[in-house]
Amino acid sequence: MSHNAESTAFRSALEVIRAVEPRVADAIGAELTDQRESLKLIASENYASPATLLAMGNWFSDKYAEGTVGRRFYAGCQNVDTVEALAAEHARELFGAAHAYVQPHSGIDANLVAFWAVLADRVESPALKKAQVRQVNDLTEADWFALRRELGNQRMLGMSLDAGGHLTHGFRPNISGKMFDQRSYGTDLATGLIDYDRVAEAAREFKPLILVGGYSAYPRKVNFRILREIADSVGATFMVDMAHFAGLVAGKVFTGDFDPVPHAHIVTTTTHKSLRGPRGGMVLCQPELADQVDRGCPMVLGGPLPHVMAAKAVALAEARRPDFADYAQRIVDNAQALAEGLLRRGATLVTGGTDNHLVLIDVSGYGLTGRQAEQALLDSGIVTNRNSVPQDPNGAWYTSGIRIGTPALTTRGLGTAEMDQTAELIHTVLTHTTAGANADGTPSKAKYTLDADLADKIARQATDLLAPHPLYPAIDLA
Ligand code: DSN
Repeated sequence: MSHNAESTAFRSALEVIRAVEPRVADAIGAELTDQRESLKLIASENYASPATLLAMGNWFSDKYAEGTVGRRFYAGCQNVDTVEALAAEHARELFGAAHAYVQPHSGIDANLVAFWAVLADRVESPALKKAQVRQVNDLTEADWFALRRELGNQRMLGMSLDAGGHLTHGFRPNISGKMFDQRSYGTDLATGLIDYDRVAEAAREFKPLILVGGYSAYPRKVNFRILREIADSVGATFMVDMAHFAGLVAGKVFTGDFDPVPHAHIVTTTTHKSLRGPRGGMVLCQPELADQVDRGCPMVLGGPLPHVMAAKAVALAEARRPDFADYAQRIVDNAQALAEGLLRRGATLVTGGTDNHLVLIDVSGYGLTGRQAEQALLDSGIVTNRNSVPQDPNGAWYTSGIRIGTPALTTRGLGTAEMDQTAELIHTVLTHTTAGANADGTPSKAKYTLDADLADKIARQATDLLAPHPLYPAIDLA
């Protein structure tokens, strides 16, 4: 395939869009420019391949296909069947899973499908049946309470949000915190690491229906064999949300005890993070849960997104190629080089380093909140996101942390030497940023000062760092 084909495809698409609403075409073009020019360190983002992107922009988007492969509630789904079956086959082969369900539109959808599959598998109750036929969002707090009481054990034990867990693992404002009577396990305050003995103790006391493993801001690998043993010891179903590190599992960086698929009853993921596919979700499970998982639609989902399933099939095929394992290893090498570069310059990192794709900087060491640090870095052309650190005194909005990740820059081809330079840029911005004050003189958690010339200089250095590694080099929209 020639480079020309990619340029032609995207140029033609924009020409067609421009004829209808030029402002959308302009925004799409501007987004490419912005992504090309900024140092993207958001741990949950990546750059999907042109083939993956193109698989989404077509008439598959027009098709309804509720049901499963070969058993649809609409006629004419033979081509949707083809792409859904292909995506599921690639997912099973890639992860060594018994069953794959590729319809979820996002990570939260995948988690909801998994929760309801476990509940439906464990419980036959009139209240559950009632919930199944109602819009889940219509249920009131009182409905949830009554449902939980009727169902009996509906307890979930997951990692707390400030220790690095995800909001769908039982955070109160999320629906998972309403469906389940939730308790969380944190990390050891001294080391920042999961203390498996304390997880086992919490499981013994709480006796959860579901033990959830997985994270969105924990910079270390997790021993899923031990978590499965804990789940078994209390009769819990073991679920892992591998959204962040699916690419590291696919690329065989995480194997044995650190690969969730052989250990968990059910595994969920998104497809667009380290896995580098289209924006979407997926559920993998053991055979006994397959029927319930396949009822994700109509239980949780409406019509699947056939164009996204087509793109999932493309991206999963890419992840089965040998070079994906090399990519996955380079993600971790880069994250470790970034962590070492920051540590050498005096930064404080949660857990003191990383085993995976992400690094969590405790920016209180720089006298800043996460929000101040995030904005100062953005002024300097470095895109990150603020994140809580364990027991964060600044809460989930201002935070005390900056989460950075390497999947995107690794896709562009940056290596460990450039990660050290990136650490220098980050450290320079953070040491030259000063926390501001409110009008009444009290310390502000949002205001900050950073010399504009310095920010511009760093942004130019960031662009220089990226220059040898153009994003989508074959695509020229000019
Ligand atoms: N928003 C994703 C992340 O950044 O980790 C998870 O939902």
